Amino acid sequence: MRVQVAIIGAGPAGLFLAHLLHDAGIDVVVLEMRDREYVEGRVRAGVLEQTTVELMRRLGIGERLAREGLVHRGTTLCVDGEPMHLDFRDLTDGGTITVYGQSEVMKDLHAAADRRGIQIIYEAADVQPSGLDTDRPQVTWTQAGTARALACDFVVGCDGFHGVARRSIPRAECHTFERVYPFGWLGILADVPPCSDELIYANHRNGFALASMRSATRSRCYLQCALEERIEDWSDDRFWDEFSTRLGSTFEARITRGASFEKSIAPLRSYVCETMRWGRLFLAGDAAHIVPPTGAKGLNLAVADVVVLAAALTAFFKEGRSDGIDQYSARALARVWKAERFSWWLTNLTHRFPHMDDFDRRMQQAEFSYLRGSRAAQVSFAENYVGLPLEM
Ligand code: FAS
Ligand code: PHB
Repeated sequence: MRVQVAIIGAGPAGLFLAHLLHDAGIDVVVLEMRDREYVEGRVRAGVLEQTTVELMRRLGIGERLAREGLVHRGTTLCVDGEPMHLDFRDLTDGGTITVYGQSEVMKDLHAAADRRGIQIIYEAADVQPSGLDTDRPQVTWTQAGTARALACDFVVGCDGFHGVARRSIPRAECHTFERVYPFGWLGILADVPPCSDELIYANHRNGFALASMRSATRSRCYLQCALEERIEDWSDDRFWDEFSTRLGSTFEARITRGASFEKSIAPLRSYVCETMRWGRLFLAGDAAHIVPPTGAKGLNLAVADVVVLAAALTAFFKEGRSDGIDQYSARALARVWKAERFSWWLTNLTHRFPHMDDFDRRMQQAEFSYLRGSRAAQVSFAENYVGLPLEM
């Protein structure tokens, strides 16, 4: 089997890239180690930047998003119960975000792939790229015990943080940067109406809380928790008690409690791998970088990566130009570091760190009071949150 581009991983990065290259007339095959149900069912992102929404529309996959997505014109930061509203529209000349679950995005991308005949090979085990520093790369895997191989011109690793692609780059070729946060996020999904029609990010002495949603009848709520905490220690009642405490009196009365049908703890990490290209291998999305979910940037960054990469690969195959693929890593990383900074900054602003001293606490308070009183600071927050323009 031979193809122009072999994509490893059918998450957001892999499938947006597959659709973009397919639209440009470039043939691709996507290799995914899990089954379709798992990839479509994973509960992750909930916030889409405008650039992601526009891309889905441009790819002709935006119909359900337009119908079911919740467009938000702002968000609320709540400090020890004191709310502060930020109006994105006013602060960024019409900017908005759209709340639409990652699992819905994945269902739309997979369904469109079926319609367009984009080949996705699920349950591909032991996926291994090779020959990446030659002009004849290939990817091998096993399918139901049978060894398979795919010759290609390029391999794109869209296989997430724990994937095989980044590990195929010799250590000496990639410089990595990491910050692991001393806490996690305990998240639940419950079929109860959200306590607000926009997101609420709360900083409370007990820790961070986030009130988000998936629809007008489904809430997605998070609490900062210690990494050693266990899900079994968190009954729904304990969760709602703590959630209500951290959001404070303004929102307490608006919280509808209910049984959770999903409960998980996610660690928080900032991570960047410099480089995002080695020979005939490119990395995109979580395979190259991780942001703490506080800034809601992970999925949106994966999309930004593949928009730049697809344009570069199209110029290579259609016009024989290599400037785009040669500059891909630098271009993608320029945006990645800005999103890393914003996500790190918002995490530091809204969470309580175990070893915080009084000075650290005063710094947080001063940052909030500056944000509350300065339009310039509010504009900076808003333009980063709704998404910085894509630099092609
Ligand atoms: P993914 O990890 O999504 O996909 C990688 C795919 O590769 C998977 O399907 C995996 O099965 C497959 N794979 C892995 N190894 C393989 C191998 N060896 N062979 C073949 N296939 C392999 N981001 C936002 O933008 N907004 C948010 O609100 C937000 N909230 C989040 C909340 C939580 C709790 C978490 C954990 C993340 C959140 N994120 C958010 C970030 C998240 O959305 C990721 O950034 C996004 O899934 C990244 O997409 P991919 O790079 O495609 O990686
Ligand atoms: C979510 O809805 O899951 C969500 C929203 C905003 C974030 C992180 C997660 O910053």
